[in-house]
Amino acid sequence: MKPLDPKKKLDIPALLQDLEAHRPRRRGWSWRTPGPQTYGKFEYRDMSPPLARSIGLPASQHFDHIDPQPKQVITTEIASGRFEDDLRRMRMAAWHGADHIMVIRTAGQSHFDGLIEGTPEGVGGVPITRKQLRASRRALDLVEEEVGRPINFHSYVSGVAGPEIAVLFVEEGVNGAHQDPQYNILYRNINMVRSAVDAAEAKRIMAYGAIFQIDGAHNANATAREAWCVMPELLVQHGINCAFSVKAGMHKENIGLSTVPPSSAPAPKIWFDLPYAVALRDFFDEYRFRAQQNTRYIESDIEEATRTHVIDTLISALTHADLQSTITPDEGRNVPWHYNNIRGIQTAKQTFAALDGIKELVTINRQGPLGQMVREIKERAVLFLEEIVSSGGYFQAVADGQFVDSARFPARNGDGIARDPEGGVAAGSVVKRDPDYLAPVPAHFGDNSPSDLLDLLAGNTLEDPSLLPWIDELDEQDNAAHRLDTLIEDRRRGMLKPEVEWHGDGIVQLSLFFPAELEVAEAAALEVATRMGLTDAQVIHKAVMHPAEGCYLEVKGRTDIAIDLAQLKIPEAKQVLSADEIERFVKARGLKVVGGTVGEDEHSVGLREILDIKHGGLEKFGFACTYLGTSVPPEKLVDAAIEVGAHVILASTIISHGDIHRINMRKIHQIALERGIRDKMVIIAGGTQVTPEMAQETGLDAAFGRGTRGLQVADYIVRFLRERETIR
Ligand code: Z97
Repeated sequence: MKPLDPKKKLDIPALLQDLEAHRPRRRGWSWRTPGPQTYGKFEYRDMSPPLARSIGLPASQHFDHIDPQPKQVITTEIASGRFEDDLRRMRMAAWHGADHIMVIRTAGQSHFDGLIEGTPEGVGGVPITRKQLRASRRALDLVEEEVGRPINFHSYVSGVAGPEIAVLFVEEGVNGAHQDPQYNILYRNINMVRSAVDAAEAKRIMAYGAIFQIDGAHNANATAREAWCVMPELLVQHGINCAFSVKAGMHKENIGLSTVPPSSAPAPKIWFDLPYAVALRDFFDEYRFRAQQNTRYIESDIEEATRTHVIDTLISALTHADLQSTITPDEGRNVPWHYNNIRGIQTAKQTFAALDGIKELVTINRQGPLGQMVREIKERAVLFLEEIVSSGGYFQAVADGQFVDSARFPARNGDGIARDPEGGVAAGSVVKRDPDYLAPVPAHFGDNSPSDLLDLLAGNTLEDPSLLPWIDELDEQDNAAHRLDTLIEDRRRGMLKPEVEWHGDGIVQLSLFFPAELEVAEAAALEVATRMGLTDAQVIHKAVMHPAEGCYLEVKGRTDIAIDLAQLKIPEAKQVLSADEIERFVKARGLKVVGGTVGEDEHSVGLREILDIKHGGLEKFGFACTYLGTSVPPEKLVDAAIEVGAHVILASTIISHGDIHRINMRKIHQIALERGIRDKMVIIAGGTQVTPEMAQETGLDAAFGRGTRGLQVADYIVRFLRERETIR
């Protein structure tokens, strides 16, 4: 396919075509290249090289538009239920700095006992199928070229079809995957023997494909009733999966620990999260760290999620993380909106840029209570492991409910997740391998013996992609091509609808405040949404500001309004010069401004805002400003301008009874003519009742109305004078 044109949308139908022949361009994971970097005027200690194309943080406009890229790989989770729709989100995310795209599997896919075909619409994620993987990886190949950095594509090797999925992932060039048998056992109730055997196979195959692995220990943090109490157990869970993975043949640099801070403010977070992070890194320093927010504490308040994310990322920066995962702040509302993915990525990017090199400035003090706490977590973890061993091993420990018990070990609450070694999904499905067992791919765990049988294989799909099976979508309705009909039709007809979940879904969000108690406010919010013509209105966030004074709510709903692009009137965008450009011009000429409110008019605020440096007035750009005050007679304004050798006169006029504003504007023009300086002076009027047209009517050069900022006036003056200079 042709390289992407940044000005054009992804051609999704084209991406879905001829997939049968498409092959991934590489296997394995890509890290960023860390090191000192110069971005604009700044030297960073530990960043990675810039992207070829990207969108910087909002404040980058004050810093020469730099977009420093942290050294950590940044993750975003994208899975709207329609994989074809997710491709657009992936591209947006990459432009903001994500290079690890996780695709959450649809609810229940763990329980499929084989691979699924087609591309049905997913619930809570997308069905992971060959077609979905291939199209996504193909889109990402184009996107990574566009942004100039490899993008890692990631999903999950879990459930009873784990080994088959691992093979599929290697075949399709998937770069990262969660794999942890403890996840299957504890959270998916898959039989523990089956899960362990599957994990051995899956890990072996992932090792062959150099797939980076993330474990599942963080799930205990997200599940336990008091997540900060299970810290010792988490070290044990990580240890079990790491040791298992190494034994199955994975390289340590491809094994990532999934860590989440166990607590959240209002708890005194740092006293739990920091010792935990340090203890983990002490024990597992040969492995990689994937840090993520703790989903348990993400409510529906986007601001709160963001604040937590910042503090969590501070812990990552103070300790270290190879990957920083960002959860969309929508986790608490179950609405995977693309612009919130971007917000999550921006939070990580901004925090890491802000904290670049923090460890040179701040040292973790192990002398005080921290050292004590770290040691205690480690000791409890060792005791936990010893107890597992003495009680008969891992399976017995799970049977005894030792995991995810919310008490602080060695105390027990008896609320752990207990599983029967003989029970669970696919119990009794493990059989002894036949002596002449012939695995379909040789890269599996154990011998393919007798080895001469290997010759019987006419090659295998991991080494010979031409053998890969290809089954296109079978369902005539529930398939990507069908779902794309609306997108194609909307684009063809030039119709535009707002969206958040899927292309043109018409979903909009309202922010409302009602001076009423919560129940009343909630009902009123839905009523307002309905009267605004929104359907399926739903309150997605509510917050009490005061029990009686009022509540803030966010409502989502669907609109039918579609904008016909052919009819849409787009106002011409007014370009303003950059602050630097204006300043250079002004300073080179020593430009002076004299201003005052004219006539019998005591208003002063508007003009002062235009002049004062505080809110970006003319002073900020280097103009020497003389402010004459209020009720200044027009003659005095012009004479003062002559006296100080001003280049610009600013006349403010708010009162408009009897057209006094126009009369005074005309007078100023006349007086300037009489004094013989009219063509040497830029004369500008401003006021709430003033309109740009009045300048021509009254003989002035320009007139500005309500809402004008200093930048607009400065821009006008510089353009005006620049033109006059070239004419002369
Ligand atoms: C994260 N926000 O990035 P299925 N294996 C492991 C897991 O942790 C998970 C699955 C499989 C999260 C992502 C939570 N993790 C979601 C070790 C899920 C998912 O959906 O049951 O097929 O597998 O960690």
